[in-house]
Amino acid sequence: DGDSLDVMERRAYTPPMCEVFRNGPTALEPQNQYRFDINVAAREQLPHLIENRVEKVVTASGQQVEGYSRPRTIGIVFSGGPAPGGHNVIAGLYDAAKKANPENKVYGFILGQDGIIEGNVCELTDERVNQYRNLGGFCMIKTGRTKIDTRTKMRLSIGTCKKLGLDALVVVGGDDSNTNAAFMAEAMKDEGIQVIGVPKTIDGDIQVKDSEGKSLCAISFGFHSAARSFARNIGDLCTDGSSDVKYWHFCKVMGRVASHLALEVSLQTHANLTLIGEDLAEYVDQERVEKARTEGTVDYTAYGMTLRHLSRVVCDAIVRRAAVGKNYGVVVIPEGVLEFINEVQVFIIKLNTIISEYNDVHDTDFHSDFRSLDDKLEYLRRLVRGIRKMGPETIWNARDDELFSDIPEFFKAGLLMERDSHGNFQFSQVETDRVILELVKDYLGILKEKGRYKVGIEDTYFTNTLARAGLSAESYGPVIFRNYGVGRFLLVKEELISLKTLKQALVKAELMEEEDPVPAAIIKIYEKSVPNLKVQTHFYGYDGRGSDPTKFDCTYTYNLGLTAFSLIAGGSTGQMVGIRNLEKSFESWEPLGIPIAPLMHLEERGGKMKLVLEKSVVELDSNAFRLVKAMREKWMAAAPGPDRYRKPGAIRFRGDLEEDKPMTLSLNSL
Ligand code: FBP
Repeated sequence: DGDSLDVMERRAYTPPMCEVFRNGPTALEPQNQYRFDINVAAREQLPHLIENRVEKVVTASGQQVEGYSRPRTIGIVFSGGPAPGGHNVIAGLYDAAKKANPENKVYGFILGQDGIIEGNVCELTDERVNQYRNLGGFCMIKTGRTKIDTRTKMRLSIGTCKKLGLDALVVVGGDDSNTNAAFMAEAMKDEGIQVIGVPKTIDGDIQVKDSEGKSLCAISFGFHSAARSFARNIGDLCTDGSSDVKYWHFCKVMGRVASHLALEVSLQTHANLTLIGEDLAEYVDQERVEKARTEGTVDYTAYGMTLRHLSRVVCDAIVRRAAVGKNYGVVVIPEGVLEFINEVQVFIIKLNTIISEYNDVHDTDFHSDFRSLDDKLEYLRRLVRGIRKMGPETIWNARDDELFSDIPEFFKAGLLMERDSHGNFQFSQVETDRVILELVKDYLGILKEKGRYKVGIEDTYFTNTLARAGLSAESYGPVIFRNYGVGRFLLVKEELISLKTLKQALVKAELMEEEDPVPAAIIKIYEKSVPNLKVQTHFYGYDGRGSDPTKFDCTYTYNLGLTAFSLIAGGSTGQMVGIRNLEKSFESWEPLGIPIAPLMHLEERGGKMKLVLEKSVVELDSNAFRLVKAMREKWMAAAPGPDRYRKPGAIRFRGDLEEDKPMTLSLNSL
C-alpha cells in the first residue's frame, strides 16, 4: 500500500523490555524513601490519593501471580497535543495485558476525553495495534483537549466506564491531563475504577523529583523526538544560512511555557543565539538598581526583562556579527518566551482575571459576547472609563490602556484570544517571533542611523592590506572586499564621500594611481555595503510533534505501557507511570508508579487559583543551561572565522546511533 521501508521496519520492531518485565508477572513494592512537600489544597481536594507512595515494579511471588493474571478490562485515552511514542504506550499496555491473560480487553477512547464522555470507543486488536508500532502521531485513536471538569462530564465519564465494565483507565497526557487523571482517580475510587497517568508532552516539562531532589521521572516522552526533529531542521537552516549568507532565520520552537526544547535545540545545533525564557526572567538592570539605591528607593521595574530589552539582546547579536561581515545567522526563540517577560505576564494575568470575572458575573462566555478585537478593546476601554469596575479597584486602568494601545494589533488579538480548556494562554497561536522581529527592526533602524549597524571586514588578508593603506577596521567602519581589478580589491565605506578618502589611502599605499578613475564597480558595492536585515521566520512545532519517535522514545514508551499494566495489576490508582535512571544505560532503568496528588500546587488559570501538577522549567544552575551559557559567545561567532554550527542530522532508526537520549538529560545527570 505504498508504505516506505522505514515504516515497515518500524512496525516489525519490538523494543527491549526492562528486566523486571522479562521475568514474568509483576507486583508493586512501596518506596518510603521518597518524600514530598504536600500542598494543603491537594490534601483537601484529593483525600483518597494524598497518602499514595512511590511504588517500584518488582517480580511477583505467591498469590500476587494469580492477582496479576485475573481478567481485566482496561481503557486508554490520549489527551492534549500528540507526542512521538504514544502508540508504543498503547502497544506496551496491550502486549502486557494480553500476555497476562489473553481474555483481557483493551479499549481505546476516540478523540480524547470526549470519547469517554460520549462513549466513543473501539476495542483494540492485534491488527490495529500492529499497524502503529513505533510510528509517530496519535492516529490510532486520535486525541483531544477536552477536560473532565464538571460534575456532568464526570458523571457521564463514570457511566461510560461502568458500561464498558472497565477496571482501569489509562490517561496519556501532559501536566494538565495528569492533573485531570488525579481528579478522575479520586472521583472513580468508590466505583472501583483505577486511573493511571502517563507523562506525555514534547514540552519536556514533566520532570519529577522528590523533596530531596531525587529524580523519579527525568523527562516526559516525546521530548527527545520533537527536539531532534526541530534540531535537524534548524541545523539545515544553519547550513543554508552560512551558504548564501544573506538571511537571519528567526526560528520559534514549541514549548508552551518552559524553554527545555529550545535549550536542547541549542545544544544540538549551536545556533548563533538561543533565548531561554527562564534566563531572561532573572535579568536585573544593575544600573537602575544602583540608581534607585543611591536615591534611597527601590526600582521594581529593574528586575526582569522588558520586551524592548529583549529585542536589544537580539539586535546586539545581529550588529556584532555584521561588524565582522556576517550579516546572517540563526536565532532560536522558545514559543513561551513571552511568559517570562514581566509586562506581558502582567497583561495575561489581568486579562485572564477580567475575562473570568466577566464570565462569572454574566454567566456567559466573554469570547462569544465579544467576537471581534474591536469589541473586546471597547470593553476594556469601558473598564477604564469606570462603566464596569473590577473588584474593589479597577484592575484595568488608564496606564494599562495606554501601554496596551502601543502593542501591534496582531499581538493585541493574540493576548485577547480564548484560553484553552485548562485556562492556559495559547502561546502557539501568537506570533512571538513577529513580535520580537518588529521591535528588532525598529531598533536596528536607530542603530543604522547612528552608524552602529554596519557590515564589517571578514577576511584577514584584506584587513592586513587595509592596514598597509593606513586604515584600521575600527577607524574605517563598514567595508566590503571583492576581487575587482584595481589593486586586486576594492574597499567601500558607508558614505560615498569616503571613496575619496579610500582612494587617497590606496594611492598612498601605492595600490592605486592618482589618475585612476574610481571604477563603477565601487559604486555598486557601495550600495551593497549598506546593511539590510533580511529575515525569514519559521515555526517548528506541529511538525516535530508528528515525527516518528527516536529509538529512545520507542523504548521508553513501550516500557511505560508495560509499567502502566503492572500498576493496574498491582491495584494502584492516582499514580503516574515513571521510569527512573533514564539517563543511565537501559539495564539500569527502573519502572515505577509516582503519586500524582503530592506533586500538585496552586497556579493561576483563567483568572482563578487552581490545583494543578507543577510544571518543571529550565533550572539556571543545571549543567545543560550552564553549558549553553558558557558556549554562548563561541556559538554567536561574532568574530572573524567560521561559524560553530553542529549538524545533528535526521532521526534514524537503524545503524549506530550517535546520541541515544536527550543531551539535556545526559548533561543534567552528570
Ligand atoms: P501538551 O502539553 O498537551 O503535550 O501540548 C503541548 C503543545 O504541543 C505545546 O507545545 C503547544 O503550545 C500546544 O501544545 C499547542 O496546542 P494546540 O495543539 O492546541 O495548538
